[in-house]
Amino acid sequence: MSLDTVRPSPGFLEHLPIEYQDLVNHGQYGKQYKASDMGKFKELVEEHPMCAGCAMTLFIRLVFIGLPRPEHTVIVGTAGCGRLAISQGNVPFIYGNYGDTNSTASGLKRGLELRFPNQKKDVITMCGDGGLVDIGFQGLMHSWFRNEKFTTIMLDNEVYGNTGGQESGMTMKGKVLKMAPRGKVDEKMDVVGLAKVAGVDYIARIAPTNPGRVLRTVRRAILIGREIGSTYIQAYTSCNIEYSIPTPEVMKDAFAIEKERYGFEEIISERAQKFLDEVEKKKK
Ligand SMILES: Cc1ncc(C[n+]2csc(CCOP(=O)(O)OP(=O)(O)O)c2C)c(N)n1
Ligand code: SF4
Repeated sequence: MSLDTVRPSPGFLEHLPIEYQDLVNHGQYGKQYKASDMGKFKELVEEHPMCAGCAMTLFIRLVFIGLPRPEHTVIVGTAGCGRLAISQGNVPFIYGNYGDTNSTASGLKRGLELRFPNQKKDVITMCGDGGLVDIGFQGLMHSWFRNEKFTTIMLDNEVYGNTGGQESGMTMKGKVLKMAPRGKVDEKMDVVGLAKVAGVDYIARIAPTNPGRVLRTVRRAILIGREIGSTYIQAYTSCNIEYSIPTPEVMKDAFAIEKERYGFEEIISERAQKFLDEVEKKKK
């Protein structure tokens, strides 16, 4: 979990698999890339077993590129499609039990602060809408009310994709799914609104239509989560299988949903804004 642990001992590098050599020589550790650099460096997550063209995979790939310090990051996830790709990334991953991701992340961040007082570590929970706000609701809300310093990312595909199409709290009212044949009765949960009520320091709602914006949002959320308090990103990551979106139409769908009801929104607390201004001023 530091640059020292990813660098092989002298003389050993040439004996490692080519993928690992590429990761050390051309990877993201200790560097920051832009969206326009994609394809020119070795990414932290490349191969994965998710469905071809799944927008969630694109978003996860962008999150990994956006990590400000991957060598000092731990990701917590749980059952659901996303963990199939997240667990392939070259960042430590904890496969939390259902419902306890945000409790695990709370303890982990506090423990890391005690264990590494001179080196800040970034903790992120990244899971599906079902995992976070249905089954994980209690842990999620309490981590926010306690103002725990880590980032929560919801991969909102508005369905339980991994188990074949049950409705979630984030499914739109009236939506008919394979395992919700009569259509969803209730409204989509307003989790951005809940985050506001809980006093989350940085909240963003986003669709993966603008890679540069995703990277900037991820970095802002992680920096504020590292130093100030809880942060939350809610990302529209369509499920082309359960929503029957033909693979070539996935981005068209993302643009259409963004325009209709998933427009980019960023809500930043006063103290988080002050912190961001300082960080962004230093960078210039
Ligand atoms: C305790 C427990 N209950 C149920 C399951 C079955 N299960 C696996 S993935 C999943 C749904 C995940 O839905 P979501 O979090 O929305 O993620 P998605 O697959 O849509 O990305 C369920 C219910 C499980 N693995 N463990
Ligand atoms: S089932 Fe849906 S969310 Fe899961 S990998 Fe396939 S397209 Fe993506």
